[in-house]
Amino acid sequence: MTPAYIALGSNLGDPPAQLKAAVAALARLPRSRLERTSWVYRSAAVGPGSQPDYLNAAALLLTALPPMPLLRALQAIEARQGRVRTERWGARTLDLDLLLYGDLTLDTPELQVPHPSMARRNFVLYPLLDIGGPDLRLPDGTDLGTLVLECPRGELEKTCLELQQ
Ligand code: ROI
Repeated sequence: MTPAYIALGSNLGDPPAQLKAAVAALARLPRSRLERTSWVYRSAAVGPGSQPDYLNAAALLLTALPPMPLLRALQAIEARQGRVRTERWGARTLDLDLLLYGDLTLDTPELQVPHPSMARRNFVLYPLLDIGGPDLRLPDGTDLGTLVLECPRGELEKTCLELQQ
């Protein structure tokens, strides 16, 4: 089983319900076990234009699915929860990003691991810190504690929402 770290985000529909449904769907993935989920964080949308605030979280999945089948499974969960892909930075009911897959580095048009912008995004790093701890290492040897020190927490607000029963 390979540890796969997944970022969750939602800012349309009912974001708390979207994140809970996504976690339930991750727990049902074949050849996988949902190991841990982070706290849920609220933040203003990063990127161009104005859109509703986001709720973000992260999950640790132990999986025997190879990376591409895992990506397809994540996309199927997004699609089932009503995600419509329009503009690149657009609002979404659910976004599931594969951040890390063991110590794999992959750079294909469809899937880049580690996720290329994770190191700059407080809404990814702080949830990941909850479940991975500061010693979690990226394939290039950088540890999460160092990335977090370089990425201010800013206005990211920890909520008390529970993702798992
Ligand atoms: N901003 C926040 N705060 N959280 C997200 O998950 C998020 N996702 C995105 C963009 C539009 C970059 N902004 C975001 O894709």
